[in-house]
Amino acid sequence: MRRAVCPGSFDPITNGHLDIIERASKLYDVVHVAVLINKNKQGLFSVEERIALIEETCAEYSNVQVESHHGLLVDFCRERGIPAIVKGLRAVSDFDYELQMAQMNRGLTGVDTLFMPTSPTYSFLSSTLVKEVAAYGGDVSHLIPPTVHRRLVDRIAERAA
Ligand code: COD
Repeated sequence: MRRAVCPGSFDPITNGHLDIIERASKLYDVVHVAVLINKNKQGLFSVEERIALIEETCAEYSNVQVESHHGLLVDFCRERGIPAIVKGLRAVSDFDYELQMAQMNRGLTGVDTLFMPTSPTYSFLSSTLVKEVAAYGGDVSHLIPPTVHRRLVDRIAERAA
């Protein structure tokens, strides 16, 4: 079985994430989507909510499994026998940090990282920008799955109340 992991914060999942997960699901037998927990970073959505949104969005991909993990990504991979990390690369600005993480992870346990060029439509897209634009009333409906958009609009309204 060829396994890979698509890791991230996914706060929330965007069409850019989804594009990478979908393409990875065609290349690997099992794709683990790992929501990494960062206790120092308060998210807009809880980890449980992020997992539910990813599961709903990825329901059509039968070989995609969604889990959370607290700690090092390499430990997530080691515990499950996953030899490959799949990351999307948006721009040259992503490359420096992604290369550092890839080399660190390979040095720690030998796990390799494979980079997929983002689809040009999503090369500017990040969860952070989506949240910021939506918080000021901008239309982000074309950048995130419909179910995520509904939850995002509701959450922003709850926070503003
Ligand atoms: N197009 C294509 N790919 C995209 C896009 C887009 N528009 N947006 C995001 N992606 C891909 C990228 O590959 C990105 O890395 C990934 O999705 C996740 O993105 P985010 O924004 O949800 O998550 P990040 O960047 O905050 O995730 C960083 C990790 C959680 C993966 C990283 O910090 C990590 O591995 N943490 C675990 C602790 C650890 O092991 N630390 C040591 C690292 S060496």
